[in-house]
Amino acid sequence: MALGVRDPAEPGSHGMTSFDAERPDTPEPEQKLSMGIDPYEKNWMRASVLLLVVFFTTVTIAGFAMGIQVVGADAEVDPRIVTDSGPWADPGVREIRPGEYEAYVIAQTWNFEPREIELPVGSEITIYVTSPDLQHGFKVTDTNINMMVVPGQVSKVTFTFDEVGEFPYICHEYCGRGHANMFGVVKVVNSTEDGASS
Ligand SMILES: [Cu+2]
Repeated sequence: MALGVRDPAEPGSHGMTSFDAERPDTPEPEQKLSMGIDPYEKNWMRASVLLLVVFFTTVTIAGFAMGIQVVGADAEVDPRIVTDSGPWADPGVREIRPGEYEAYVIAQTWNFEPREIELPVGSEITIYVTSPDLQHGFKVTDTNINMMVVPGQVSKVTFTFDEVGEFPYICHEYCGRGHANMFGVVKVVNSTEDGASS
C-alpha cells in the first residue's frame, strides 16, 4: 500500500467508516470559499449593473423623449446613383419658406458640393448631406453641427444661424490624400444685404 492510504481490507483498519466520520469536517472550508464574494468584487458588480441601467435609461430617453433615432429606411439612398436625380443632382441652397432654407450637400473625395452656403441672419436651415463614395464628416465650426456622412445614408440637421459671420465647414473623418482640401463655408449675412440666396 502507498504511504498514508488505508486499505479497508487491512485487518485492524476502520475501513470506510473512518472516512465517513471525517467527512462533515473536511468540506466546510471549501464550501465557504466558493460561496463567499469579496466585498470589492460585489461593489464592481453593483457598479457594472448600475452602468447598464444608466446606459439603458439614456438610450431610452434619447430614443423616445428626444426622438434621436438611427437612420431609417426613408433616409437611405443608393450611393451609386444618388447624384443622378432629385435634389442631389443639383446640390445647393434653396429657400423653401420665408426665412427657411434647405441645403443639399454632396461630400465626396475630396470636395464639398456646394462649397458655399449663404443665408440671411436669423434663418433656419435644414442641411442634408450624403456621400457617393466613402465615409466623410460634416462639421460646421462654432456650431453644434457635427455629422458623419455615410454612403447610402442621408445625414440631416436643422439649425438657426443667429449671428452674422462665416462658419467654415470641414470634413472631419479622414478620407484619404485630399482630405485636408475638403472644406466649405456657411456665410451668414445681414438680411438687408443683397447677396442672400432667394
Ligand atoms: Cu475627409
